[in-house]
Amino acid sequence: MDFSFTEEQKILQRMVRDFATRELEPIARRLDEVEEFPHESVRKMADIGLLGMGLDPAYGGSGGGFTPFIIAMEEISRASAAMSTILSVQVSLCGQPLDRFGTKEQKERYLSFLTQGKKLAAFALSEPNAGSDAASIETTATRKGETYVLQGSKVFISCGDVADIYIVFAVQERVKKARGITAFILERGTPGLKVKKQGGKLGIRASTTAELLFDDCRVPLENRLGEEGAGFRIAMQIIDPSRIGVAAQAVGIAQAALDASVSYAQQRRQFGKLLGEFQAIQWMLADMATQVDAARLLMYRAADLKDRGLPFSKESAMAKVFASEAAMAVAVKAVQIYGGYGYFQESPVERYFRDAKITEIYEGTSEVQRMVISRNLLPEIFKREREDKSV
Ligand code: COS
Repeated sequence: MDFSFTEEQKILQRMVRDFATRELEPIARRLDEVEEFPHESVRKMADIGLLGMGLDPAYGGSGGGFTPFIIAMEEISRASAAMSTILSVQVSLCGQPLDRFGTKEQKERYLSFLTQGKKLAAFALSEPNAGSDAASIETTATRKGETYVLQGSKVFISCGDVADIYIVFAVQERVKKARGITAFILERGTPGLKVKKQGGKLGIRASTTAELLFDDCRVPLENRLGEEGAGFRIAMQIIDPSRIGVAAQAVGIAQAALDASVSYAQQRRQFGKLLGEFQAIQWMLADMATQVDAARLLMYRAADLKDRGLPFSKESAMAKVFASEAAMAVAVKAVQIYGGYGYFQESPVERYFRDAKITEIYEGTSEVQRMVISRNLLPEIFKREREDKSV
């Protein structure tokens, strides 16, 4: 067992940290305020190769497994969680399914542009009536000649307003539930596709969000991703590792909140003493640091299992639920340490507090993560439940 980074990983971490500190940290607050997609910063992430991390080098990716991506996710999140959401959508939610399930033609046509940042992508699964219960999506795909016709809508699609392509999940045979779902690659500008920006988010405000409406929207046969009926399994196989990325995002936010608190505790004086001289504050910092480290270890354990080709679904859910709840708890304490200042936008910690919340919600709520973990602990009970359901 080795808890240290390789030389290569250390170099990567330093490189991404320098980039994030220089290019993202100074503008993170403004990006949050204006709630606009940061095209220029995304371009810069592409220039240093972040958008191809872990993806096939034959299509512009850098290969090299999943752990380097997790290292980058944490570092980008320390500076701007909105930017790491964009990174995660582009690489792990959209690059990965094309890389793993796409045909050679699909990879040439789409993946090679995603890895270079020449096209942006979005992952369209959630719907007004299907969030946690993803197998109940209602958007339909009906085969008509050489096309599939999409009808329905999607909500809360990160980067949906700026994406050039969408990975869309739609149901062909509703009676089959999860087994009736198929994945498609849909291009922006396809007749029948309407995109509506959804503004007013609590946090990660620079990673903009949209609603998608499909009205007789035709996808050519060659844009089906994977087999008919394989869509739900594709979604799950993509979300499983992507949840480790959300854990990394939570760890990055929590680390930033801890760093800010440690620094403030050494500057701010009350009752004639530095805050850091009060045991109440020392214990808060100690708990925060312990939570950050525990979350980080769960996150790297899950990434390591994935890189070694071992099962990691349960461990990814554990990492996500623990890290996101730790990020929230740490951010709450950071605001408390900052006191009145922490309640205002001028302090860095109010943004961490708002950004942390999404990590408990997207890519599976904390409740969904607990479902995944408990199903792994009680496989017999879960098997019986599924058999009863299918009768
Ligand atoms: N990897 C591969 N296959 C998986 C899988 C996984 N992690 N989880 C489930 N599957 C497969 C099952 O094996 C089953 O396949 P078969 O029908 O061929 O046997 C199928 O998918 C249905 O599985 P299950 O019955 O477990 O599905 P449920 O409807 O009970 O849903 C949860 C399971 C709740 C875990 C799932 O719906 C989920 O993760 N929901 C949250 C979705 C989410 O994260 N949304 C966020 C938006 S996307 S950013």
